[in-house]
Amino acid sequence: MNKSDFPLLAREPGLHYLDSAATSQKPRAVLDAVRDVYETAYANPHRGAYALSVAATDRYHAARERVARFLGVSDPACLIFTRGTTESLNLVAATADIHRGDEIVVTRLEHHANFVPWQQLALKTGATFKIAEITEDGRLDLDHLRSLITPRTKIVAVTHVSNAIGSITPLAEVVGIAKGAIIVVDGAQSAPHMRVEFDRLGVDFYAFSGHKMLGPTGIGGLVGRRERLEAMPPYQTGGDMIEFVGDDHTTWNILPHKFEAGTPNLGGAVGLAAAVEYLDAIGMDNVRRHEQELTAAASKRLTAIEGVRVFGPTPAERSGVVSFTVADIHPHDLATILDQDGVAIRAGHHCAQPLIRRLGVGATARASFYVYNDESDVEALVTGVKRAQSLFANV
Ligand code: 7TS
Repeated sequence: MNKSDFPLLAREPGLHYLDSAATSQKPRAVLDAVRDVYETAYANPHRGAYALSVAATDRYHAARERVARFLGVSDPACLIFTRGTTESLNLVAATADIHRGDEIVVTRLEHHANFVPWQQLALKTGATFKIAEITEDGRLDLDHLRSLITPRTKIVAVTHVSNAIGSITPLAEVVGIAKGAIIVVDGAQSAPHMRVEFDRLGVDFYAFSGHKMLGPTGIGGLVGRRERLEAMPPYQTGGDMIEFVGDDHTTWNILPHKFEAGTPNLGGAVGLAAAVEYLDAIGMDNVRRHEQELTAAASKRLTAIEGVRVFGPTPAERSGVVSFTVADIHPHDLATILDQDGVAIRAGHHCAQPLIRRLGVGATARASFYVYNDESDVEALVTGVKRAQSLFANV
C-alpha cells in the first residue's frame, strides 16, 4: 500500500484523492501490463491461426482465469467480460424472462445502474416493481425485504455495498429471504474492497467494474451461475458469439463467448488481471482493514465537528465511504473549497437519487478511501471541512 506505486499520485504529492468509489487510480503494474500486451502479444483474439493471434488469445484466457480466481469463481467460463457493472446489469435485465404479473424487487440503496434497468423492464413487461426500504441508520431493512417477497418474485436486485453511503448488505440473509428468486448482486463497490467468493455467495449473478479496482476503464464483468447463463439468450449478436450462422437461423457459441460479441477488450482484461494480482499481493482482508481504519477515523473526526452529519451505519457495517453534509454549506460548494486544498471528493446524488431522496437531503459530500490513502488524507479532509466552515462563517 504505497502511493509511489501509483504514478499519478507520485506526480502530484499534494493531491488527496478521496473519490475511489467513483474510480480508482492505477498502479504502475497495471499500466505496464497493458502496455506489454499491446507491445508483445497484440492481435485479435480467437480470430487468427497465426502465432500472434494465438498469443493474444492465450493472454485473454489467462486474464479471465486470473480474475475468476480472485472472485472465487471456480468455472472461469461463467465470468463474462463486459464494459463494467452498468453493462453487466443491463445484460441480465435485457435477457431476463419477465412477464406481466411477475414481481421484481430492488432496494433503496441501489445505484441507478441496478435500479433503472429493472424499473424500465417492469414498465415494459407489466411486471410489478417493488423497493425494499432501509432502516433509519441506512442499512437494508431485511424485514421489509421479507415482506415484499412472494411466490411471484422473479428477481431480487441488490447492491453488495452502497456507493452513496457505504452500507454493506448481508448477502447470506438476503439469499435466505429471497430463495426461489434470481438474485442479482451489484458488486461494483464490493469487488474492489473486500474478499468476495462468488461460489459461496449463493447468488445468481454478480456484476463488477475493473476501473474501481485498480484496473483500466472499459473492462468489468458479470459472473453468473452456469445453468442461468446457459438458459439465457444472448445479449448482443455478432462476431465470435456464434457457433453456426445459416441463412435463416443461428446457433450460439459456448460460454463465455455467447455473451461476448465483437472484438474483446484484450488490453483491459490483461490490465484487470494485473490489478487483481496487485490486490491479492496486499490481501483483501488487509485492504478492508486499512479502509475501515481510515473510514472510522474520518467518521469520528467529522462527526465531532459541529454541523457535520455523517450518513449510513457504523464504520464496521460500512465500506470505505464517508458520506456527509455540513450545515449551511452545499456539498458542491464544499467540494470546490476542498479542491483548493487538493482534496478530491464527490458531491451530489452519487447516481442514487431514490436513496438520497429518502435521506431527506438533495446531495451529500462523499469521501471514499482505497489502498493508497493514509492518515494524511483524513487530516486534509478534516482540515478542509473546517476551513470551509470558517469561510462560510465570514460571508
Ligand atoms: N453500481 C455501483 C454500486 C456503483 O458504485 C457504480 C458506479 C455503478 C454501479 C456503475 O459502474 P460503472 O463502472 O458501470 O459506471 N459508481 C460511481 C460513483 O459512486 N461515482 O461515480 C461512479
